[in-house]
Order: sequence, then C-alpha cells, then structure tokens
Amino acid sequence: MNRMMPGSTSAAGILRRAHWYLLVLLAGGPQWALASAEMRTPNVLVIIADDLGWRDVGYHGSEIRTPYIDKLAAGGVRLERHYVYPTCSPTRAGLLTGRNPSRFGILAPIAGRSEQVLPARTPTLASVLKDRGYATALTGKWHLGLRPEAGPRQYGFDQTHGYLHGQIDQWTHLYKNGDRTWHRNDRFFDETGHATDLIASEAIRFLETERTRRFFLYVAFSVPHHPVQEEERWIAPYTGSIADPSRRLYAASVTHMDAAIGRIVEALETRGQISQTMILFTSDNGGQQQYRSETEYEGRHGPYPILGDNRPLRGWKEDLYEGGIRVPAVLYWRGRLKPKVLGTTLSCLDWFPTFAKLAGGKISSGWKIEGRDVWPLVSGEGSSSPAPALYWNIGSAAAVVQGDWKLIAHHQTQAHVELYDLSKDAAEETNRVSLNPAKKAELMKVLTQLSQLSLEFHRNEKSFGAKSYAMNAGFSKNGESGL
Ligand SMILES: [Ca+2]
Repeated sequence: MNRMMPGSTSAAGILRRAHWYLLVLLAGGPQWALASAEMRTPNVLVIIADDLGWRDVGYHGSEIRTPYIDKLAAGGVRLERHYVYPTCSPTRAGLLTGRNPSRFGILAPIAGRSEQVLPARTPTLASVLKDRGYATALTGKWHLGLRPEAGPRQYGFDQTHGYLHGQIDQWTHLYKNGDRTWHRNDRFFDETGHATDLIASEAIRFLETERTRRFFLYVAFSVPHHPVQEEERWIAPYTGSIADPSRRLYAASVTHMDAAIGRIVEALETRGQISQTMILFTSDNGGQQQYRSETEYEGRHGPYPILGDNRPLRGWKEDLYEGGIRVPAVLYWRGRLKPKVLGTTLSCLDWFPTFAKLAGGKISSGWKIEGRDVWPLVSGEGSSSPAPALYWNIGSAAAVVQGDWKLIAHHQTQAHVELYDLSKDAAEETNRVSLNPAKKAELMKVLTQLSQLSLEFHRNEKSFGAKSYAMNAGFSKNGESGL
C-alpha cells in the first residue's frame, strides 16, 4: 500500500499527493515566510551611554577597559564620524524623531523643574515600530519631559523603567535637587541597587519575556555621567594605572557599564536572538571635563576634577567642537553586517529612517524627517545619498558641517565665527575664516537656510518654551509616587 506516498499515479493517489503537498505547505510555508521576514525586520536594540568621551572606549586607545563594547566594535560597523548633539536632551530628541532637536525648541538639557517636553504626538522611532507590531520598551534615562505624564509611554513605548530627569544619584536614584524620578510605567517607585545594574536587569527581563512579536528595546545608561559612584570591585582594577581618583571612578563606571552591556548581549545569545537583533551603541554627547557643586545632591558628590577624555578631538560636552558632538558609535548585527570601519559622516538623526524602513514602517513627508536611510551605506548593499549638511543650534551658538568643512557662529560674542577643514584639521586648531572667506560665506548661507526650519516651529508652538512648574508633592523625595 502507498496510502501516504506522493508517488502514486492513480486518481486517488493524485488526490492524496495533492493533500500531502498541502500538508507540507501548511507545515513549512509559514516557517519559511517567518524566516524570510526575520531577515528583513530585525529586533532593534539601542544602547546609549551618557557623556562617554571619544577616547573612553578601549578600541579608541583608552586606558579604560571596555571588552564587551570592543567586541561589538570588532564584529560590527565602527562609525568613526557619528555626530550627535553636545548635550543629553537634544541628542535623545534627535535620535527618537529623526528631526533636528531645535525644531522642537530643545537646545539644551531639560533641567530643574522645566515643563519643556517633546511636543505631544510627535512621531518617534518607538511609535513607528509599535505601529509595525513591535513590542517597545525603554529602561534608563528619558530626559524629554520631566513629569510622568510626558514620559516615554506618551511617545510609543509600551513599557518604561528608569528615570525621567537628566541625572541621578546612582544609588538613591533621586535627581540632583532631591526630586523623585525613578519610575516604572509612570509610577514612582523605590528599587534597591546601582542604576547601571537595575537598568541592565530590566533590559534582560524584557528580553526574557516570551513573545511572538519583534521588539524595540532602548537602553539608556546613567553613566559615566556624574555623580560617579562605584563599588571597590570596579575601582580596584585601576588602582595602579590611573592616579587621579575622579578619573579612576569614571573609568570604573565605564567598565561597570561595559559589563552590563555584556550581560545584555549574553541574554540575546542565550535566547538565540543575537542574529535577529540590530544593535546600535552610541554616546549621547562627548565627555565632560570636570564637575564640582556644593549644592547639587546636597554637596555629597565630587568635586571631580578629571572625568572624560575626548582626545585627539577638541572640546567637551556642551561644545560644538568635535569633542562635544563626535562620539564612539557602533552598529552591530551578527551574520548580517560585515565588520568594517566607516569614516562617512553619519548623524543620530539617521537611525529613525534607517530602522523604520528596515521594519517596513512608513514615514510621512509631513513629519519633515531630516535624517537619511543609511542602511545601503552601512551594509554595503547599495549606494547611499550624499550626507546632507548637519546643523546644530545650542542657543549661544550654531554650527553647520557640510562635507569636510565646519562653521561655528557664536551669537553672544559679536558674531565671532570659526571655520575648520576637518579633512586636514580634525583637532580644529586653525580657524580658516580669513584664509577662506568664500567657504565661510557658503557655509553661513547654509547655516541660515537650515535655521529657518526652526523658526517655523517657534511660530507655531510658542507654548513649548522652558517654564518652571510649581513644587509638586509628587516630585518630593518624601511625596507619594504616581501621577
Ligand atoms: Ca549626556
């Protein structure tokens, strides 16, 4: 008898054969379709360090040990000219929206008790991926609205954990003025542990959740931003190699974060998700030179005379020199992206359109996205459009990078202008304004054009200026948690 054999030639056999093929199709078809979809739509994991300098990673020659970040760099695409904004909130706004943060009036960190927020209903990477069926989560720093009602869940994240403000005590998780900020899903709560460990553990809990959907996980560490508070086990390895105690603490915080990143990557490997997950690692701005305050955190922390290291780049966090805005960054997708070092100009604005497109998301022209899809460039699978001119506005100054040239215009110093040829002078030592007046005029024109787009925002959204809000019991360290 050949009842289930497909080789039968009788009429009944042909029918049975058709049935057999149908069974094969039903059993194998959806799996094949899923495998195909997996190649096109990866999970997205964004890991962002806070104030990590250019030379604060092992693969850039630092004395700080970052073996797990180095492993991502060695196995992924090293982005050696990846631009961000010189402080926290602007970079996070740009990364999540693909638009210049000045379009939202976000020129500097949202601090104190400011009511400034990312405008409601702004499309974000999270909302676009959520619309594509992704599970979306944030753990760590938000910094695009300091109150729970302007937290990540209003902008496309299914779940959130961490802190809303720009900086926290790593152990108490209170903001520098004592306000509460540590929360889960918009409810303030208390959790015991170092922020680095808590953020990594939350990320791993999310990764270990059983689900059939793709995910977008945004992991925003609180370090090496001050206050740098580390246990002896992280400091001890640097006792003999770093003399300055504050730099030693800083190094310990970076290595601690690196180990946390190692835990997250290991969780992906253990669950067999590493080859289906695109990982972006970046810093939000350049390293900070030093920190001292007698009032913040009631004067408990610091002074820290030496923190980050941006060498050989010029300048620090808050500067428009390369040291403030050009940061360590890596794109990693095991088995999909070939390792390479990429010196092409990229921007944090590029990840919104790149990841959205990979996920099959649609971007409306009405969103006025300024980043570009750089997948052809990073993957080597095609040619990418030339890098557009990049624009910065930090209130006291504005800058533009076009090709190899950069112009910085200081508003508050009698229109003092600086011009640098980054191809010959990456350290920005020679101001070429008088040497090349034609290039200065060309870039001033570009800068003026790019600044016009921000005026449109300020005409329409006057209500989004920074305002102080009244003391709210919910923000007191002794107050009740919740909205
Ligand atoms: Ca920062």
